[in-house]
Amino acid sequence: MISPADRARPRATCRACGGTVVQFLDLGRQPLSDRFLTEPEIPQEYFFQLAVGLCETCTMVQLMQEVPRERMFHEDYPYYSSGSAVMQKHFADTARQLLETEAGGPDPFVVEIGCNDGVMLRTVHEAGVRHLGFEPSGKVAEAARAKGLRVRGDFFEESTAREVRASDGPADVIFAANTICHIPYLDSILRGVDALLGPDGVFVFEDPYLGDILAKTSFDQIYDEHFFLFSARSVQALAASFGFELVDVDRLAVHGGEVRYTLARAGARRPAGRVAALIAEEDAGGVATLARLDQFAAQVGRIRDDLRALLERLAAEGKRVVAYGATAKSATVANFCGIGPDLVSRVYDTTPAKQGRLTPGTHIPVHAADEFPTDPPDYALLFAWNHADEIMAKEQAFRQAGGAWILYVPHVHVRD
Ligand code: DWN
Ligand code: SAH
Ligand code: ZN
Repeated sequence: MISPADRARPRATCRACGGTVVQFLDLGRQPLSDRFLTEPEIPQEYFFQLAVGLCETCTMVQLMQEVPRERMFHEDYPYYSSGSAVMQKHFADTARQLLETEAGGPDPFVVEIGCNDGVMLRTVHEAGVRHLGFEPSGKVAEAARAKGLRVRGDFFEESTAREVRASDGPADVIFAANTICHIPYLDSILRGVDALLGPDGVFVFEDPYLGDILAKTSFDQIYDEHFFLFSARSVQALAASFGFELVDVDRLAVHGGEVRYTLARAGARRPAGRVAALIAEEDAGGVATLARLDQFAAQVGRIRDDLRALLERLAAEGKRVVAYGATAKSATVANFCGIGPDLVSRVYDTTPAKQGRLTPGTHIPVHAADEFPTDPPDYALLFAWNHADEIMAKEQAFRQAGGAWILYVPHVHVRD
């Protein structure tokens, strides 16, 4: 039964199936998460309404409003995937595994959608395997080419996929990490995969997992670039409507919890038992129900209140508080919670393209991470919480000198 409250919820059209998406969380007016500004750019800053909903038909969780792709992915896109040693190892291992299981034929061909600086494809290249990366963001694509990789500077979609099929022949593997969830035009992507993939090929993609986001209340995984929050059930439905089948799911610890989905042509491979097992787990936890998502939204509100209260108290006590990791995710947290330079004086980050600029929306100055040990604060808010082990290991001196980390996943707490 639809309650009066449900009837009042804003609605949108599902980008996966055309059904009705019902809103469950509004994170307010938000900037482009990866647009780090210079002072004169502030007056022209772009904002959009960041709200998220559930499709009543296919259960796909998605944004209510789409940001045009060229505003996000362009010449100066500042995220370089190789900036984390843990992620470098993750993708080297991923490439080796794909080559071992899927590239056994005479002249295998591996395509990556969103290859960024080549963090995954470099291992494919080193193995002497034919490859092509699609990467529309200019400077990161250039970084991949500098590693000797073959990169096409276009968005992957049906038309560009057809061109590659005509020039290079069928792909054995089409891989994507943290990219398919960025793409509202999934119909074009799946038709492109259909055109390019060989008859026994696989489409493998890994993205933040809705189950983990709910379990950890990691609402910062919701931002302009993350249009979809996938679950096994919603991906299974998506695959089926384009002639594919979800044949495997693999839970990954990276980026706070992801799932690697393997799609094959319908009937080509027998689905692994863990597909049905994960869907059963999702059903038992109510992952795709408005009741569970409303509960998540309430927890998000509590995190905002707790985080603001803590930062305001520390400011009142005269403590020096900084942040660590100018992540795209942190745009959501900072803007939703109203965290500006009054509460967090600066953000440290290793990315040269972000340094010397201001964070989106809240305009906190970004400083080089090398400066962090030379000017230790009392508290550091860990915006890159998904890289906690890597960062805390290299910044051990901070805690030894009496500093403490502030974390907000899965709830607000201090680690000293
Ligand atoms: O999905 C996406 C993921 C893969 O990357 C993209 N939409 C955008 C981006 O999201 P993010 O910025 O939230 O990702 P990360 O990997 O959490 O960003 C880490 C940030 O922290 C980078 O700016 C680099 C920085 N960093 C650092 O300063 N010291 C990272 C590490 C590991 C460090 O030791
Ligand atoms: N695979 C990398 C990069 C993730 S960031 C990693 O896991 O770290 C997402 C990347 O997808 C960006 O580099 C962006 O430019 C790219 N991208 C966005 N839309 C795309 C599309 N339609 N085709 C190919 N790449 C795309
Ligand atoms: Zn749908």
